[in-house]
Amino acid sequence: ELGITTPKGYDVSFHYNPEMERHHFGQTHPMKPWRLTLTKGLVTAYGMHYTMKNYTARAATYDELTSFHTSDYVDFLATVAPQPTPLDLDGTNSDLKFNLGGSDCPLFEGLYNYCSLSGGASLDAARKLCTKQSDIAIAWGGGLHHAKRSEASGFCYVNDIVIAILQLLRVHKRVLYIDIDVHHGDGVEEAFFSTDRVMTVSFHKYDPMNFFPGTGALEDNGPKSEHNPGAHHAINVPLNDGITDEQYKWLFENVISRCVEKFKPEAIVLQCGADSLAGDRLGKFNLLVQGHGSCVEYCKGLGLPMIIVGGGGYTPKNVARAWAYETAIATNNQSNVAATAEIPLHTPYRKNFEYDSVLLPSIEQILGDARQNRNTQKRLQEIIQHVTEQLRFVSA
Ligand code: TV7
Ligand code: CA
Ligand code: ZN
Repeated sequence: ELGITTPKGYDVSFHYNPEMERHHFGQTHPMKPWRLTLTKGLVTAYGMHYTMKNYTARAATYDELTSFHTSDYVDFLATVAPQPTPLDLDGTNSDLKFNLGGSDCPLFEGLYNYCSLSGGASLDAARKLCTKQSDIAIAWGGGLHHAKRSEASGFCYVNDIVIAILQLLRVHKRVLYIDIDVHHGDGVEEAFFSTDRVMTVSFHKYDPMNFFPGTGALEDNGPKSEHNPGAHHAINVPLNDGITDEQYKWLFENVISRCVEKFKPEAIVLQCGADSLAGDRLGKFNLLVQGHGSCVEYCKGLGLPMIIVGGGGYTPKNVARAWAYETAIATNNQSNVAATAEIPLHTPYRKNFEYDSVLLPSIEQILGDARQNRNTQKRLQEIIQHVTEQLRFVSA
């Protein structure tokens, strides 16, 4: 059996509801809520649940959902019936109301419940920060960054992140949102386009013609019109396939340290979409669990109250590895995890982990061969240069 390290310094809470993973987007749909079961099982197998406060997340209420979304949209979400998969496999059906019912955002049994549970988890996490009952609050069921005020988008129906940030703003003057999902965090960026109290920073693959959602160019830093106080407060880090741990960590720390220095946030929301890992079904980066986790480690080191949410992640075994490892970072259980190279024998669904059942597989174990890295050091330097210039316009 594993020894349990007593966490020092930080109060960590874990917001989870096993009901969430009972929902299904459809057989072939990449989003598998079941990855949350796998994550929770791994967290528990390592004994991390003893070193944090565990809360069963409740469903967000109608009023909480409409703190961001329109009532028209939430009413529709609450009443639409699941339908047989429409004949719209290329997603071009323009008759879709609120972009619901296409192949990306299908209508499925219990959809409203699923959305409310995701929202409730992130909102509970925000409340724990507001009351200072938690220093770090984790909600892996949240992180659905594409949802708009009145529209579903990219597997996201309710923007739990925006709802959680609105809650944080009641108590915190400035909130820094950081998004390491392989997709651009467009919904969160857009929601806070006109305020200087939220800075959004997204790292993502950018290839507007071929990769969803197509926004998030380096030069897009928020509308500069009409003396908008929110101008310069959207930071975008567009990347190409194959980025490595070393480059990503270097870029992340360079960008985030500069943002923190100028913006002086009072709280952080970190979206940890795991589709930026090597071997993801949709993403094509070369990040290992260690590289992805180093972002969590760096943010924790800033010593600010922090919410950690999930997001994308389409190879469930790798999602569970990353989120369990990141839970370990938050709770100071990293040494237990590092010392136990093999996934504990009593882990539920252990056979799903493959690669010799190690927690931290190498790039060779995951891919056979690393993908070609299409990010030059010169380009990364340009990114830092541009971000630095934008931040000249930003002050606390
Ligand atoms: C946060 N990529 C969400 C990321 C959302 C990405 C997309 C799919 C996809 C959907 C499927 C499916 C898929 C293998 C992958 C322009 C389209 C092209 C649907 C086939 N297989 C997050 C959204 C993105 C649905 N959407 O950031 C059912 O890939 O590129 C698109 C749009 C039109 C719709 N078609 C794809 O990670 C949670 N969708 C299989 C079945
Ligand atoms: Ca991102
Ligand atoms: Zn994603």
